[in-house]
Amino acid sequence: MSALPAIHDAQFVASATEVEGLPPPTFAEIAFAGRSNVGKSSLINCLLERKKLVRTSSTPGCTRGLNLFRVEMGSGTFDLVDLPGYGYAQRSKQERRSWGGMIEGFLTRRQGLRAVVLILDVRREPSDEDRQLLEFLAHVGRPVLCVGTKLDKLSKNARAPALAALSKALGLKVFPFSAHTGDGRDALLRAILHALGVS
Ligand SMILES: Nc1nc2c(ncn2[C@@H]2O[C@H](COP(=O)(O)OP(=O)(O)OP(=O)(O)O)[C@@H](O)[C@H]2O)c(=O)[nH]1
Ligand SMILES: [Mg+2]
Repeated sequence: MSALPAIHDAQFVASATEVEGLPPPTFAEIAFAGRSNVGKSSLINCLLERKKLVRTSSTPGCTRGLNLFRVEMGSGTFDLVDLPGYGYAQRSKQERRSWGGMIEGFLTRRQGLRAVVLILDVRREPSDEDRQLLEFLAHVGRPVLCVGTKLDKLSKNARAPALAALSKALGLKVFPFSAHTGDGRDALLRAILHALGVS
């Protein structure tokens, strides 16, 4: 398999609380969604080989708005959007409603969005919210890449069965991943570049 192109630059571009607040789409885009604290922001840092580009925290609810990052890789440029997580119980009803509107607005209306990476904890069953998001993405016709992250938290023997169970529960292929060890990073990045049409 050919080597992955080098990442020349990765930068924060903008943050917004609604899709219309983001700069107009210029490059192909991919968004990262999943339960709060599942490891979305850590996964982006790992993919881009930047330790602190995106803020991460052990406290759920770290990412609040839609955060847009621009990446120059090989001869291509593309954008990544880190989405705030769902299922964060400490949030007020009002906050959860505005979260829903922000994410749905983004997923429905953002031109240039090529695919969504849905991040799940490899050790857990998909939640109702994970399933609702998958249904919503199918409804709006957005391609999805599913990732089972925190693989490092399982013993080597437990990994393949956990991935198979998650894949069966979703009825979809699941990419194994660990932001702590970098396992699965290259395969996921290749799939993302393919979905973006960047080579
Ligand atoms: N062991 C392990 N811990 C991880 C991994 N990825 C993330 N974490 C930890 O999980 C916690 C949450 O990570 P974040 O990347 O901030 O999660 P997030 O999904 O962006 O969270 P919100 O922005 O709150 O929705 C942090 O303590 C990370 O260090 C992983 O692959 N392995
Ligand atoms: Mg985050």
